[in-house]
Amino acid sequence: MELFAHPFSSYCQKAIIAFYEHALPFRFRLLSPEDPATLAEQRALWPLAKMPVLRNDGRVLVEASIIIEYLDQVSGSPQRLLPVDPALELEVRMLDRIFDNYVMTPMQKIVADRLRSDDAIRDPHGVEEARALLRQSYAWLDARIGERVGARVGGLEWISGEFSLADCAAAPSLFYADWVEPIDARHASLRAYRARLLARPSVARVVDEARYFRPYFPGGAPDRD
Ligand SMILES: N[C@@H](CCC(=O)N[C@@H](CS)C(=O)NCC(=O)O)C(=O)O
Repeated sequence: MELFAHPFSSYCQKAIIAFYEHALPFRFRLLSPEDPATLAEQRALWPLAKMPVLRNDGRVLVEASIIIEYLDQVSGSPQRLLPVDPALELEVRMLDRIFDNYVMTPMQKIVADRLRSDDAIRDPHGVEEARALLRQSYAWLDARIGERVGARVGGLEWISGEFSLADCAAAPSLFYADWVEPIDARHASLRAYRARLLARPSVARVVDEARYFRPYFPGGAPDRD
C-alpha cells in the first residue's frame, strides 16, 4: 500500500494511526514542495489534492475515514476500528463525524487563518466563530466522557468502547485543537482523554514522527506534548 501524506497533517495522522493499530506496512509517499513529482502524482490520483490518498492494487481511496474502513477490511486482524455490532458501529461513525466536523474543521480554520500573510485577507470573525465552536465541542465531549466514566458504561478509556475509528479522529483533532484553543481546566474528563490518546503507542508514534516539523506550526507550537 502507498499512502500519499505528510507526517504533520492531522488527517494524515488520523489514517496513519490506523495503519499502526493494525501493524500494516505501507510506503510513505511524502508530499513536500521539494518533491513536485510526488505532488503531481497525488494530484493525478485526486485532483482536489487533499491528503491522505491511499493507492493499493490499482485502487485509489481518499478521505481518512474511508481509508481506515478499508484498512479494517484488509487487515485480517481481529482488532476492528469499526465495531461489528451495528449499533456500536453507528455510534463510532457518528463520533467520527463529530470530531471531523466540530473539532478538526474549526481547528484547521484557525490554523489556516494564521497562515494568511496579509491582514487584509484574515478572517477574525470566522476565527472567533471557530473558537466558539471548539469550546462548545469541548463542553459536549467532556460531559459525554464524564457521564460514561461516572456510569461505568463500556470501555472507559476510549470514546466508544474499544479503541476505534472515532479515537483515530479524536487524537489529531484534539491534539492540535488544544494548541490553538486550549481545553479549559474544568473539562478534566476531556483533558484526561486527550492525555490517554497521546499515551496510546500508535498515537505517540505519529506525534513523535512529526516532531521535526513543530517549528513550522503557524503561530508557534507550545512547548509541551
Ligand atoms: N475530508 C478530508 C480532509 C483532508 C484534508 O483537508 N487534508 C488537509 C491536510 S490535514 C489537506 O490536504 N490540506 C491541503 C489542502 O487543502 O490543499 C479527509 O478526511 O481526509
